[in-house]
Amino acid sequence: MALFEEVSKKSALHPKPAGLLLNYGTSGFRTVAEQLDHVMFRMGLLAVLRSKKTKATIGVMVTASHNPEEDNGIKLVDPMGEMVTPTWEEYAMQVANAEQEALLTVLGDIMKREAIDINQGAAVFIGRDTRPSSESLSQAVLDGILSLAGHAHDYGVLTTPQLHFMVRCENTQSRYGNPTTEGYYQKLSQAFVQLVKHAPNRTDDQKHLLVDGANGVGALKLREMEPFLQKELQISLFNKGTGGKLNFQCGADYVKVQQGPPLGVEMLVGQRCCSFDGDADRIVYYYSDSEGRFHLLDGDKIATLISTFLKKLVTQAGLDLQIGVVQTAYANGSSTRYLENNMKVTVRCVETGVKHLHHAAQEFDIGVYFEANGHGTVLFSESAVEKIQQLAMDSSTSDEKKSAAQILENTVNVTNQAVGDAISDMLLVEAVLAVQGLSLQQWDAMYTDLPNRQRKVKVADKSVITTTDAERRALSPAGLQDAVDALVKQYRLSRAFVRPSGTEDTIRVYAEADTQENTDSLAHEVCMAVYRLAGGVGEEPQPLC
Ligand code: NG1
Ligand code: ZN
Repeated sequence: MALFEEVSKKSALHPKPAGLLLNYGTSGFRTVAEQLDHVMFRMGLLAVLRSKKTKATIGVMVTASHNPEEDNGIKLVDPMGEMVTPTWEEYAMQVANAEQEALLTVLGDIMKREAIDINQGAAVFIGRDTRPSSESLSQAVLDGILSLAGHAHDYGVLTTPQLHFMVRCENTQSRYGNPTTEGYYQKLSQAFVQLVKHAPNRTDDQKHLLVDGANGVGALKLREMEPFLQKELQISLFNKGTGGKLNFQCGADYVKVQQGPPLGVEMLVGQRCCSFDGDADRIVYYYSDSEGRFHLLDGDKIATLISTFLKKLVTQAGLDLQIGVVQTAYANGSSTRYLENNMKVTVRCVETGVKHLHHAAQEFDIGVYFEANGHGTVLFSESAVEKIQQLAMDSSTSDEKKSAAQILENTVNVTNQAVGDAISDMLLVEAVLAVQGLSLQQWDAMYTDLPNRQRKVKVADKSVITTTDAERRALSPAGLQDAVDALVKQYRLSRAFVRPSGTEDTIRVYAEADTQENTDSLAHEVCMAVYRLAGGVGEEPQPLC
């Protein structure tokens, strides 16, 4: 086949290092940039096949998110802006890991299995982050797309959620918005400006927000967006990428894991601050109090703030819509208790990984999902949106109901429903605080986080640990879960679990308990149990001093 001749010729220019095997993890392929050229080329090929199969535009994003600058990665985006299905993740691995001479056979097999019509047209959108390696790697993706005669639109530098947004706009014939950066800025900022009209007396102080851009693409895009916000948000931007290194001692992941402020942000007591990660799909908020204590408002706090707001509005509007919150095992126990006992909303716990959260959130009329690390969004079902829109336009309804419906309608529009989005989440949080007249301190006081600790243990083979019950219990190796249970029993308000990471070659340990000291001691003992029972390698885990 002439097409395959071109693929064969071009793939020789993007050779795979023999023997190299990579895994399509929780969010695509991720490793040091030098190892990724062939993967990029091949994902260009696979994106063309996926586009032919779905008869829709597919997205490809070149980024390694919060990882160090030297890393890079790639993930595919399905037609509605969601992650690709598990079967295609499996194909992605087969294509990326095929030795040079087997590549055409693997592609041919996928085409046969999926009954793909080679004559069907194909279109792929490409976006990339600001890493030095991203430009040439996205060229390799382009090479792959073109060698299979696909049509490509290279957007250049975008945040990950912007790329997801473009794909969703394109495949809904622009009903979701216009597939341009301007279309994105317009849609979100218009909704934001409408929302804050419900808080007419905001002071300049209340409009002021400090943003840590993690020296990444989020900083660039936020600057572009600022004029659209009509001064309703006054942003002081730090870690803009002009000097510092991407994700280095800054960004959402750093702040969440260190539970401390990023480098380079000049925060005053009580000031509202937030950090994006390197591709702007995560956000966390924080402030420092008058005693110099640092307060983190993570994904759990954001989910609580948003779901409380939505529940109030839905009740006020008299709409019969079921609100659910989806979390993972990393959600702080206090947040789960608060949501279930005080807010009386349904809470579901699923496995780590955005696709699991997204999927579960689709089962509610309004599904709020957040990972504790700050990745999340809100999904509104089509029928929920219709009911909201009808009520907002209904001239026979009361002013109170109508106003609630209008706020809900703008909340739908400010939200990037394709995927978690730092910029969209930031606007949503800012609007919710403004409309409710809540200070950051009042938001923080909704519940008090239990002290918690995340640690890592290196083992020879991370697959020896298998889990069940949304990763909260280990099934293997024998004796590990019993050991964890026995340790947890020795502490108050305690919980702990272990699971293999989907993005790193490591075992993650999580613990929480009544005090930080007890939490750290429990985390350490669980690390030791993993080390002993699951084949730890290298130095024994050391207690945190
Ligand atoms: P792994 O490495 O599987 O724990 C991490 C995050 C996930 C998710 C992915 C994708 C934690 C504990 N895990 O996954 O929540 O964000 O990276 O980036 O934060
Ligand atoms: Zn990210």
